[in-house]
Amino acid sequence: MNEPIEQTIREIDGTMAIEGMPLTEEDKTRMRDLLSGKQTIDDLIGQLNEKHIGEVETMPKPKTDLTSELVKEYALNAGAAVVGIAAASDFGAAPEGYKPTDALEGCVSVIVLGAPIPRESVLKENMVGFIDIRSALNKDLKAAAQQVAKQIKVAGYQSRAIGGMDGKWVDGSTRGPISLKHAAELAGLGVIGKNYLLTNPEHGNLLWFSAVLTDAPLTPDPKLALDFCGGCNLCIEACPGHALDTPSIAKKACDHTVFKQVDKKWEIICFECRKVCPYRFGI
Ligand code: B12
Ligand code: SF4
Ligand code: SF4
Repeated sequence: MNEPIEQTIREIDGTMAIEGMPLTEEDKTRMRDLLSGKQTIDDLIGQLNEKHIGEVETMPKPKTDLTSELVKEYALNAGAAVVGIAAASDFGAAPEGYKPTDALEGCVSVIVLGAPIPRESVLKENMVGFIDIRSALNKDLKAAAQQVAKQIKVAGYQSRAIGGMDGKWVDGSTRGPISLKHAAELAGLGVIGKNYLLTNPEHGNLLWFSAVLTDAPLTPDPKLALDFCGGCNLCIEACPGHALDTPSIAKKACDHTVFKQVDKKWEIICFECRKVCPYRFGI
């Protein structure tokens, strides 16, 4: 034991104790090593940096780490073919009770996931079996939204996944928590045409949707400025239920035309508004 070194350590310990921070045994060993020349000050700084930077990396990540790019990557990895982000504040025209903030308190961003049905299913003459394709796609898109919602929660934000079949039974049909096609339009994924379907530049009107609501402040995508219908009225003329005669959709008229029971199973038997559109496969 080197008495002059031990005396120095006792003096420093005394001063630090007055400040309420007495030296630990680890501190004293470090000082002994430094004062005896066993370790250089540069080595010590290197060791301390390594230890504390390591600690910073394992600390919980700050909320701001969640970017729009990252969330879109989550959605694409989960199986979405397209993804866009809308600002919840843009849903002012949605009816009371059906805005994103009604479905998730404090909602700021709406992430919309989409995937297309196969082109062949639109060209089929006989629609029997189409409902199974629709239901499988709805299930996959809901699962993808749930996966993204979970990843958002891990980052410390609130989230809620919305599937295409979610909703309440209101006035004889399913009323979704939000309108997914309006959400898709606000998220820059396309434009709603006279057939009242969201039409996307790459996938036409074949997309189905799900969404994730979150309080994470993500950067919204710009809306698309497209006017593809012009003077065309093909879908309005082709609709057997005259459901598109009004600027939106006469839901009951479509409802009564689009479904039919075949061998005790409900099938979707009408697809005219999708089929006749020149932009059904893209703009
Ligand atoms: C129920 C339903 C139907 C029922 C409606 C029956 C009824 N009596 O209500 C009927 C049978 C009509 C139907 C038919 C079809 N449907 Co549908 N349907 C739905 C479903 C499940 C819920 C609709 C809903 O409740 N929306 C929420 C309420 C609040 O909105 P809304 O009432 O529709 O909207 C009105 C207002 O509230 C307002 N509004 C609401 N929110 C907002 C927001 C903003 C910003 C604005 C400006 C306005 C606005 O706009 C409308 C004005 O009347 C949605 C899924 C969903 N959650 O969106 C799919 C959905 C709309 N259907 C879809 C499809 C594909 C179809 C069909 C093509 C099915 C088929 N044949 O394969 C047809 C075609 C109809 C057509 N041309 O639009 C897709 C649309 C995809 C796309 N590319 O646009 C959706 C989004 C399903 C999905 N998972 O992708 N459908
Ligand atoms: S699905 Fe058929 S009934 Fe419904 S709007 Fe389209 S064309 Fe009309
Ligand atoms: S069929 Fe014509 S009017 Fe209807 S959505 Fe397509 S482009 Fe628009």
